Amino acid sequence: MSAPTYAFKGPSAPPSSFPTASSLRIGIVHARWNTECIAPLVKGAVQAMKKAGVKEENIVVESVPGSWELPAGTQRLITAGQVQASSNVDDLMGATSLLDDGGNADASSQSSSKASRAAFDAVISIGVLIKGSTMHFEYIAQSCCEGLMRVGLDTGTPVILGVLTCLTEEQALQRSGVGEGAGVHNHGEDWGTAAVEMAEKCNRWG
Ligand code: DLZ
Repeated sequence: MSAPTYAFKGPSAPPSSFPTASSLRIGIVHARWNTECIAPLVKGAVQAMKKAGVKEENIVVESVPGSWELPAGTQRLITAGQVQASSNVDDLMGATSLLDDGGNADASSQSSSKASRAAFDAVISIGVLIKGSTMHFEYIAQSCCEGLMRVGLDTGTPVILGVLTCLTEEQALQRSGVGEGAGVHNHGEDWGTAAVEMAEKCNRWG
């Protein structure tokens, strides 16, 4: 038997149901570099969370310039303790940034009614890094991934690593579910499901 040209590696089946999904609040922070990939990844994550039972109004989408900014943006979103109205999924690229306006009155009134809980049960950090001809890729990729791990451990809020580190544009597009043929899979869907699973489990484990 000849070896497959592309082997999809992914998680095995998630839990069959998420009993507390309808009360979960999940944040997404995405970079704006490589938006051709970012947009479908964010949509994939949102769709998977809604399929698992998360309410659209409990999903907050924010953006930062590039992947380098993801750790700081994710940390700020978690620690600001603010809940904003959900961004429209079809208008993801126009989402306003919580980081730009420093929060607003609506956010504080919402968070006060939920004071006993953190603002977010999980946050997904989404970026797409594509290797170029300099060392930029290596520095940003490593710092970004290490930073996101640190934010998750330091804050105790599950942070889902939604960062593609691709050697070519084709790899990035395939993993964003864009295009045709073998190997096309939207990794954003896996990140959405992982966020729901980790949010539920970490809430249960305390
Ligand atoms: C500068 C840069 C480069 C070269 N490539 C990417 C990339 O492929 N993906 C990405 O998300 N961001 C990239 N950036 C931008 C940096 O992450 C960062 O936004 C800028 O250096 C400003 O701090």
